[in-house]
Amino acid sequence: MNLEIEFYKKNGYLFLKDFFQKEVVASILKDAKNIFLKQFIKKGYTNIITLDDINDASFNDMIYRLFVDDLECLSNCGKQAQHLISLHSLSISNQVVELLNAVGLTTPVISTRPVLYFNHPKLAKQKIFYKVDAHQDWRSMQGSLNSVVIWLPLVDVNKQLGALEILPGSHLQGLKTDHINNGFGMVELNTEEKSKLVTVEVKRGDALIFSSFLIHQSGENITDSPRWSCHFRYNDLDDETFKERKYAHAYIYKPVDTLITPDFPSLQEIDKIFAK
Ligand SMILES: O=C(O)CCC(=O)C(=O)O
Repeated sequence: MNLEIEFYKKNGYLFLKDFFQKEVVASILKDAKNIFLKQFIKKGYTNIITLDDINDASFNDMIYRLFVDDLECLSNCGKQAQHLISLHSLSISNQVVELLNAVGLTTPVISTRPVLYFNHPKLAKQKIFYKVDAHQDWRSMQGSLNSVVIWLPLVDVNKQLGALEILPGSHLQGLKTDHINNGFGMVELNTEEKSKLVTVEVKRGDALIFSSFLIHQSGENITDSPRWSCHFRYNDLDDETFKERKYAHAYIYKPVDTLITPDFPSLQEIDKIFAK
Protein backbone atom coordinates (compact mmCIF):
# COMPACT_ATOMS: atom_id res chain seq x y z
CA MET A 1 0.00 0.00 0.00
CA ASN A 2 1.45 3.33 -1.07
CA LEU A 3 1.00 5.81 1.78
CA GLU A 4 2.61 9.09 2.72
CA ILE A 5 4.18 7.70 5.84
CA GLU A 6 6.42 10.70 6.46
CA PHE A 7 3.32 12.93 6.41
CA TYR A 8 1.61 10.55 8.84
CA LYS A 9 4.52 10.60 11.27
CA LYS A 10 4.72 14.39 11.22
CA ASN A 11 1.02 15.25 11.24
CA GLY A 12 -0.48 12.23 12.96
CA TYR A 13 -3.15 11.53 10.35
CA LEU A 14 -3.77 10.58 6.74
CA PHE A 15 -6.79 11.43 4.66
CA LEU A 16 -7.60 8.51 2.35
CA LYS A 17 -9.73 9.54 -0.59
CA ASP A 18 -12.07 6.79 -1.90
CA PHE A 19 -10.39 4.24 0.34
CA PHE A 20 -13.46 2.03 0.77
CA GLN A 21 -15.95 0.94 -1.85
CA LYS A 22 -18.90 3.32 -1.60
CA GLU A 23 -21.37 0.41 -1.90
CA VAL A 24 -19.82 -1.43 1.04
CA VAL A 25 -20.06 1.68 3.20
CA ALA A 26 -23.60 2.33 1.99
CA SER A 27 -24.62 -1.17 3.02
CA ILE A 28 -23.51 -0.53 6.62
CA LEU A 29 -25.71 2.57 6.72
CA LYS A 30 -28.60 0.62 5.24
CA ASP A 31 -28.19 -2.15 7.82
CA ALA A 32 -28.11 0.42 10.62
CA LYS A 33 -31.17 2.27 9.37
CA ASN A 34 -33.05 -1.01 8.96
CA ILE A 35 -32.72 -1.68 12.66
CA PHE A 36 -34.62 1.54 13.36
CA LEU A 37 -37.07 0.94 10.53
CA LYS A 38 -38.13 -2.39 12.04
CA GLN A 39 -39.06 -0.54 15.24
CA PHE A 40 -40.79 2.30 13.33
CA ILE A 41 -42.99 -0.36 11.70
CA LYS A 42 -43.58 -2.21 14.98
CA LYS A 43 -44.66 1.06 16.57
CA GLY A 44 -46.96 1.94 13.68
CA TYR A 45 -45.04 5.06 12.64
CA THR A 46 -45.10 3.82 9.04
CA ASN A 47 -46.46 1.09 6.80
CA ILE A 48 -43.58 1.10 4.39
CA ILE A 49 -41.33 -1.88 4.64
CA THR A 50 -38.16 -1.00 2.81
CA LEU A 51 -35.79 1.92 3.09
CA ASP A 52 -36.01 2.43 -0.67
CA ASP A 53 -39.58 3.65 -0.20
CA ILE A 54 -38.72 6.32 2.30
CA ASN A 55 -36.79 9.56 1.92
CA ASP A 56 -34.20 10.82 4.39
CA ALA A 57 -36.51 13.51 5.78
CA SER A 58 -39.21 10.97 6.70
CA PHE A 59 -36.67 8.63 8.21
CA ASN A 60 -35.24 11.49 10.25
CA ASP A 61 -38.71 12.54 11.46
CA MET A 62 -39.30 9.02 12.73
CA ILE A 63 -35.94 8.63 14.44
CA TYR A 64 -36.45 11.99 16.23
CA ARG A 65 -39.95 10.87 17.17
CA LEU A 66 -38.58 7.62 18.59
CA PHE A 67 -36.11 9.60 20.70
CA VAL A 68 -39.02 11.52 22.26
CA ASP A 69 -41.45 8.57 22.52
CA ASP A 70 -39.20 5.76 23.63
CA LEU A 71 -35.59 6.53 24.48
CA GLU A 72 -34.95 2.96 25.62
CA CYS A 73 -35.97 1.66 22.21
CA LEU A 74 -33.88 4.25 20.38
CA SER A 75 -30.90 3.51 22.55
CA ASN A 76 -31.26 -0.26 22.07
CA CYS A 77 -31.47 0.20 18.29
CA GLY A 78 -28.27 2.21 18.58
CA LYS A 79 -26.70 -0.64 20.55
CA GLN A 80 -27.71 -3.20 17.91
CA ALA A 81 -26.11 -0.93 15.29
CA GLN A 82 -22.79 -1.42 17.10
CA HIS A 83 -23.08 -5.16 16.48
CA LEU A 84 -23.85 -5.22 12.76
CA ILE A 85 -22.06 -7.94 10.88
CA SER A 86 -21.38 -5.56 7.96
CA LEU A 87 -19.78 -3.06 10.35
CA HIS A 88 -17.57 -5.65 12.01
CA SER A 89 -16.66 -7.25 8.66
CA LEU A 90 -15.32 -3.99 7.28
CA SER A 91 -13.31 -3.37 10.44
CA ILE A 92 -11.42 -6.66 9.99
CA SER A 93 -11.21 -6.62 6.20
CA ASN A 94 -7.88 -7.32 4.48
CA GLN A 95 -7.88 -3.77 3.21
CA VAL A 96 -7.97 -2.44 6.76
CA VAL A 97 -5.31 -4.85 7.97
CA GLU A 98 -3.04 -3.79 5.09
CA LEU A 99 -3.60 -0.16 5.99
CA LEU A 100 -2.71 -0.87 9.62
CA ASN A 101 0.46 -2.69 8.53
CA ALA A 102 1.33 0.22 6.27
CA VAL A 103 1.21 2.71 9.14
CA GLY A 104 3.45 0.45 11.19
CA LEU A 105 1.20 -1.86 13.23
CA THR A 106 2.88 -5.20 12.55
CA THR A 107 0.47 -7.32 14.62
CA PRO A 108 -2.72 -5.25 14.80
CA VAL A 109 -5.44 -6.22 17.21
CA ILE A 110 -8.82 -4.65 17.82
CA SER A 111 -8.69 -2.19 20.71
CA THR A 112 -12.39 -1.53 21.14
CA ARG A 113 -15.29 -2.88 19.17
CA PRO A 114 -16.26 -0.77 16.15
CA VAL A 115 -18.42 2.22 16.96
CA LEU A 116 -21.26 3.54 14.81
CA TYR A 117 -22.47 7.06 15.55
CA PHE A 118 -25.60 8.90 14.43
CA ASN A 119 -25.01 12.34 15.88
CA HIS A 120 -27.64 15.02 16.11
CA PRO A 121 -28.71 17.40 18.88
CA LYS A 122 -32.25 15.97 18.60
CA LEU A 123 -30.91 12.50 19.44
CA ALA A 124 -29.08 13.31 22.62
CA LYS A 125 -29.85 14.33 26.18
CA GLN A 126 -26.36 15.68 26.71
CA LYS A 127 -24.09 17.59 24.35
CA ILE A 128 -21.30 15.03 24.60
CA PHE A 129 -23.59 12.44 22.99
CA TYR A 130 -23.68 14.39 19.74
CA LYS A 131 -20.63 16.66 19.89
CA VAL A 132 -17.41 15.69 21.61
CA ASP A 133 -15.05 18.57 22.31
CA ALA A 134 -11.28 18.25 21.93
CA HIS A 135 -10.04 14.88 23.15
CA GLN A 136 -7.54 12.09 22.58
CA ASP A 137 -8.69 8.53 22.07
CA TRP A 138 -5.55 7.04 23.61
CA ARG A 139 -6.81 8.00 27.08
CA SER A 140 -9.79 5.68 26.76
CA MET A 141 -7.92 2.96 24.85
CA GLN A 142 -4.67 2.97 26.87
CA GLY A 143 -3.10 0.49 24.47
CA SER A 144 -0.02 0.54 22.26
CA LEU A 145 1.73 3.82 21.59
CA ASN A 146 1.29 3.39 17.85
CA SER A 147 -2.45 2.66 18.20
CA VAL A 148 -4.67 4.21 15.56
CA VAL A 149 -8.23 5.17 14.82
CA ILE A 150 -9.92 4.80 11.45
CA TRP A 151 -12.80 7.27 11.11
CA LEU A 152 -15.14 6.85 8.17
CA PRO A 153 -18.32 8.62 7.23
CA LEU A 154 -21.39 6.62 6.22
CA VAL A 155 -22.72 9.72 4.45
CA ASP A 156 -20.95 12.69 2.89
CA VAL A 157 -19.93 14.84 5.86
CA ASN A 158 -19.33 18.54 5.27
CA LYS A 159 -18.76 21.30 7.82
CA GLN A 160 -22.51 21.89 8.28
CA LEU A 161 -23.03 18.24 9.15
CA GLY A 162 -20.33 18.48 11.81
CA ALA A 163 -17.19 17.29 10.01
CA LEU A 164 -14.41 16.15 12.35
CA GLU A 165 -11.86 18.79 13.36
CA ILE A 166 -8.28 17.74 13.99
CA LEU A 167 -5.16 19.39 15.35
CA PRO A 168 -2.34 18.29 13.01
CA GLY A 169 0.89 17.33 14.77
CA SER A 170 -0.75 17.25 18.22
CA HIS A 171 0.05 13.52 18.62
CA LEU A 172 3.68 14.53 19.17
CA GLN A 173 2.73 16.28 22.41
CA GLY A 174 1.87 12.92 24.00
CA LEU A 175 -0.94 12.57 26.50
CA LYS A 176 -2.53 15.98 27.07
CA THR A 177 -5.78 14.80 28.60
CA ASP A 178 -6.68 16.78 31.72
CA HIS A 179 -10.08 15.32 32.59
CA ILE A 180 -12.46 12.55 31.63
CA ASN A 181 -16.00 13.15 30.41
CA ASN A 182 -18.12 10.06 29.78
CA GLY A 183 -15.00 8.05 29.07
CA PHE A 184 -13.50 10.59 26.66
CA GLY A 185 -10.04 11.92 27.52
CA MET A 186 -10.71 15.64 27.17
CA VAL A 187 -8.08 18.24 26.31
CA GLU A 188 -8.36 21.96 27.01
CA LEU A 189 -7.20 23.86 23.92
CA ASN A 190 -5.65 27.31 24.08
CA THR A 191 -6.59 30.05 21.62
CA GLU A 192 -3.67 29.33 19.33
CA GLU A 193 -4.47 25.61 19.20
CA LYS A 194 -8.12 26.36 18.50
CA SER A 195 -7.08 28.48 15.54
CA LYS A 196 -5.03 25.59 14.14
CA LEU A 197 -7.88 23.07 14.08
CA VAL A 198 -8.49 21.72 10.60
CA THR A 199 -11.97 20.67 9.48
CA VAL A 200 -11.86 17.44 7.50
CA GLU A 201 -14.77 17.22 5.09
CA VAL A 202 -15.20 13.66 3.88
CA LYS A 203 -17.36 11.79 1.41
CA ARG A 204 -18.75 8.30 1.67
CA GLY A 205 -15.89 5.92 0.78
CA ASP A 206 -13.20 8.24 2.19
CA ALA A 207 -11.44 7.45 5.45
CA LEU A 208 -9.29 9.22 7.94
CA ILE A 209 -6.65 7.29 9.87
CA PHE A 210 -5.04 9.00 12.82
CA SER A 211 -2.84 8.35 15.81
CA SER A 212 -4.83 7.75 18.97
CA PHE A 213 -2.86 10.69 20.43
CA LEU A 214 -4.09 13.13 17.78
CA ILE A 215 -6.34 15.77 19.35
CA HIS A 216 -9.67 15.95 17.55
CA GLN A 217 -13.24 17.06 18.12
CA SER A 218 -16.66 16.90 16.48
CA GLY A 219 -17.83 19.83 14.43
CA GLU A 220 -21.26 21.40 15.00
CA ASN A 221 -24.07 19.63 13.15
CA ILE A 222 -26.36 22.49 12.12
CA THR A 223 -28.40 20.45 9.64
CA ASP A 224 -31.67 18.56 10.09
CA SER A 225 -29.96 15.20 9.59
CA PRO A 226 -27.97 12.94 11.87
CA ARG A 227 -24.28 12.59 11.03
CA TRP A 228 -23.70 8.86 10.45
CA SER A 229 -20.12 7.70 10.91
CA CYS A 230 -18.09 4.83 12.25
CA HIS A 231 -14.81 4.51 14.04
CA PHE A 232 -12.44 1.57 14.33
CA ARG A 233 -9.61 1.44 16.87
CA TYR A 234 -6.55 -0.81 16.87
CA ASN A 235 -3.51 -1.61 18.97
CA ASP A 236 -0.28 -3.30 17.96
CA LEU A 237 0.79 -6.38 19.89
CA ASP A 238 4.39 -5.76 18.81
CA ASP A 239 4.75 -2.39 20.53
CA GLU A 240 7.35 -2.96 23.26
CA THR A 241 5.72 -0.60 25.76
CA PHE A 242 2.41 -2.41 25.28
CA LYS A 243 4.12 -5.74 25.97
CA GLU A 244 5.84 -4.18 28.97
CA ARG A 245 2.45 -2.99 30.24
CA LYS A 246 1.10 -6.55 30.04
CA TYR A 247 -1.20 -5.62 27.14
CA ALA A 248 -3.21 -3.24 29.33
CA HIS A 249 -6.89 -3.19 28.36
CA ALA A 250 -9.19 -0.40 29.49
CA TYR A 251 -12.63 -1.61 28.47
CA ILE A 252 -15.12 -3.60 30.51
CA TYR A 253 -17.66 -5.74 28.64
CA LYS A 254 -20.17 -7.60 30.77
CA PRO A 255 -23.87 -8.40 30.94
CA VAL A 256 -26.32 -6.81 33.38
CA ASP A 257 -27.41 -8.96 36.33
CA THR A 258 -31.09 -8.06 36.10
CA LEU A 259 -33.74 -9.71 33.93
CA ILE A 260 -34.50 -6.91 31.46
CA THR A 261 -38.03 -8.17 30.70
CA PRO A 262 -39.56 -9.59 33.89
CA ASP A 263 -41.19 -13.04 33.61
CA PHE A 264 -39.94 -13.51 30.08
CA PRO A 265 -40.00 -15.89 28.24
CA SER A 266 -43.04 -18.07 28.80
CA LEU A 267 -43.03 -21.67 27.64
CA GLN A 268 -45.58 -20.79 24.93
CA GLU A 269 -43.15 -18.25 23.51
CA ILE A 270 -40.43 -20.88 23.43
CA ASP A 271 -42.83 -23.36 21.81
CA LYS A 272 -43.62 -20.90 19.01
CA ILE A 273 -39.96 -20.64 18.10
CA PHE A 274 -39.34 -24.36 17.98
CA ALA A 275 -42.74 -25.54 16.74
CA LYS A 276 -42.56 -27.89 13.74
O1 LIG B 1 -16.96 11.48 15.72
C1 LIG B 1 -16.90 12.50 16.44
O2 LIG B 1 -17.37 13.56 16.08
C2 LIG B 1 -16.27 12.49 17.75
C3 LIG B 1 -16.17 11.16 18.33
C4 LIG B 1 -14.78 10.77 18.48
O3 LIG B 1 -13.90 11.45 18.06
C5 LIG B 1 -14.49 9.56 19.20
O4 LIG B 1 -15.38 8.72 19.41
O5 LIG B 1 -13.34 9.42 19.58
